[in-house]
Amino acid sequence: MFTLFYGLYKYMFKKDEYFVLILGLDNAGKTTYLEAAKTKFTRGYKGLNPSKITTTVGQNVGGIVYGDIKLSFWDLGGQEELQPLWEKYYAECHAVIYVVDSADRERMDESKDAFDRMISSANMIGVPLLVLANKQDIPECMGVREVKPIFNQSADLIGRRDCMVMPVSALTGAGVDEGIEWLAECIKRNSELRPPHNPDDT
Ligand code: G3D
Ligand code: MG
Repeated sequence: MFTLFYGLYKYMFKKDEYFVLILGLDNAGKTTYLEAAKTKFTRGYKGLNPSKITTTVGQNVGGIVYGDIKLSFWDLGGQEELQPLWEKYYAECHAVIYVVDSADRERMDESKDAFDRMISSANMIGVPLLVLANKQDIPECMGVREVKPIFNQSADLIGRRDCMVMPVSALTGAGVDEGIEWLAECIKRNSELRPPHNPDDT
């Protein structure tokens, strides 16, 4: 009897959990993006006032429920000296959101180099990649048409992984839903290679 109810409980309330890393240089908008995603997908969540968001030194964690799955986001610090810490999360993650500051032309190469290093890791094989050309609300920013070819130069390193470059404004929330939808579908499709984290199994 207990098993029956537990099975039903599990069916109704337990969701497969997947980990998504939010990476990118410092100031790209990672923490603002995480707040925007939580605001869009959590009923009643109003979000932090952008003026309250300070530089991330350790990590911010936040989760959303998307249909029948739970996405847990890890927003890691992007400063150069913190980037080596990213590596520790690679083996366990199910997807990466790579945030690019499209308004900062000067650091575009630096951002692309950090991206290349990240996708070159053996622990990242097969992980879906969503590259976000952020800050599209800034008039003089690089559009997705400019950002996409830069990241597509890494096609050989990307290989057969799902990879998409999308325009977004973490500040206004424009484009946030589309990105999460795309990523969630990739994560589900990829779940044989990277099965969900299930606390009952550990
Ligand atoms: P990080 O977590 O990647 O380091 P933050 O970046 O989320 O802390 O954002 C860095 C700065 O960029 C913040 O500005 C934030 O408001 C701004 N920002 C983030 N996303 C957008 C966006 O889509 N459009 C615009 N216009 N600005 C954005 P401050 O001034 O607080 O440093
Ligand atoms: Mg941050």
